[in-house]
Amino acid sequence: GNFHAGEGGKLLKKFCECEQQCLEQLMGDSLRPFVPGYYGVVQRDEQDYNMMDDLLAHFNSPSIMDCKMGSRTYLEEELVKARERPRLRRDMYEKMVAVDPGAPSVEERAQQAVLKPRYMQWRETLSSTAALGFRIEGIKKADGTCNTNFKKTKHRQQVMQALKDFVGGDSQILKSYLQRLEELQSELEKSEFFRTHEVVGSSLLFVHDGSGQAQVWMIDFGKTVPLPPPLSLDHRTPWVEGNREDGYLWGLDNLIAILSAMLPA
Ligand code: 4IP
Ligand code: MN
Repeated sequence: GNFHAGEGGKLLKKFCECEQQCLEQLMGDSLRPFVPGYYGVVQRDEQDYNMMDDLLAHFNSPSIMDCKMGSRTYLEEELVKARERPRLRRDMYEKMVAVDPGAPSVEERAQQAVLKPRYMQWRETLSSTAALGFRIEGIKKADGTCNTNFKKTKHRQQVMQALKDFVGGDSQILKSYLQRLEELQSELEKSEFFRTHEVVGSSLLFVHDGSGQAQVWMIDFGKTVPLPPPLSLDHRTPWVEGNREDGYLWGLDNLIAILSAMLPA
C-alpha cells in the first residue's frame, strides 16, 4: 500500500517529490499547525517514504473523515495532455459505468474508455465538488465501519446528513470542528504558501473521539504545485482554464456555512 506505520507516532507515506516540497515549505509557514509535522525522507526495502506525524496517534478509537477540497480535482496540465496526446482510460470508463451505466456518451461507449479530464469532471459534478467546492471522500467511524460510498453526495442536505451521522449528532463535536475550520480559514488567508500554490486534490482530515477532542488537518499534497511568480491565487475566484484557481477557500466557506447551519442558533 501507500502507507507504513512508522515508529513513535510517525507515519511513512510513499515518496512523492511534490508532497515533499510542500511539506518542507509548510514547516516554515503559518499553516504549520494545520499540517502533519514532517521529518524528511526515509528508505525501507528500496522504497522511499516521506515521514510525517501520524495524526491519529493521540486519539482513542477515532472517527475519521476525509474531505477533498476545491472545485477542481485535476491539474490544468491534464487538459493539455488530453488534447496533445489523448490517452484512453478503460479503468476510468469502468469506474464510471459502475456508478452510472448511462453516463458514458455514445463515442465513449464505442471505445469503452474515457479521457481523464472527462472522468474527473464527471466525478466533480456527480458529487458536491462542482457545486460546493468540496466533497466527502470517506468516513471511518469509531466502531470500525467504513463508508466510501459518497460519490453521489452532492446537495447541501445530503452533505448535512453525512456530517450529522459522522459526529453522531453531537453538537459539541460539531462546534469544535467549526471553530477549527474558522481558524484554518483565517490562517489560509494569511499564508504565503497558500497564496503562491495551486492546491488540488488536497484533503481536510477530520478526527474526533469519545474524549471530545476534535481536530482538522490539511493532508495530501501530491497535486499542490507552486505558481510561476508573480502569479498568486485567492482560491475563491471561479476557475477558468489558465487562471489556475482551485476554489479551495470557496469550498471551505461553504463547508463552514453548512456546519454553522447545523448548529442550534
Ligand atoms: C482517482 O479517481 C482520483 O481522482 C485520484 O485523485 C486520481 O489520482 C486518479 O487518477 C483517479 O483515478 P477516483 O477517486 O474516482 O477513484 P487523488 O489522488 O487526488 O485521490 P491523481 O493521479 O490525479 O492524483 P489516476 O490517473 O491516478 O488514475
Ligand atoms: Mn486524499
